[in-house]
Amino acid sequence: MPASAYDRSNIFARILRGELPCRKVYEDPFALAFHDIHPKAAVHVLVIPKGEYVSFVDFTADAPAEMQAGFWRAVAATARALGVEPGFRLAANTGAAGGQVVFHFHVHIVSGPRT
Ligand code: DGP
Repeated sequence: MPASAYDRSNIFARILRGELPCRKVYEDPFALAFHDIHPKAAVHVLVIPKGEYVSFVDFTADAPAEMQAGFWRAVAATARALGVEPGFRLAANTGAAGGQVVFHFHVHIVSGPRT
């Protein structure tokens, strides 16, 4: 999906702008991490970049190298903050056909028993 398709009214854009609340886990200049509103496991956190990227494909194609490195380091820092480093799953649903519902790129960190 091209960058031009980014919709600034999507839910995660509104969370980033502070228009909607979230249960924050971690934040730095590159990313914000917060608890998923519909957790699928004991730990279920979303990490989103601070930029207008629709999906994983869009992010990896268009984000500057510094942003890409900063984002993935933020994912690791979030896992450390959650204490899940011994074992967790990373998922990035990509495109409607891949189960993506919110079209601001995000990674799910999932750990522990399913809820
Ligand atoms: P997906 O686009 O399918 O990778 O998943 C989007 C996830 O976002 C889904 O697990 C539920 C979560 N979600 C949707 N709306 C909100 C919201 O307003 N706040 C939070 N914290 N999570 C949300």
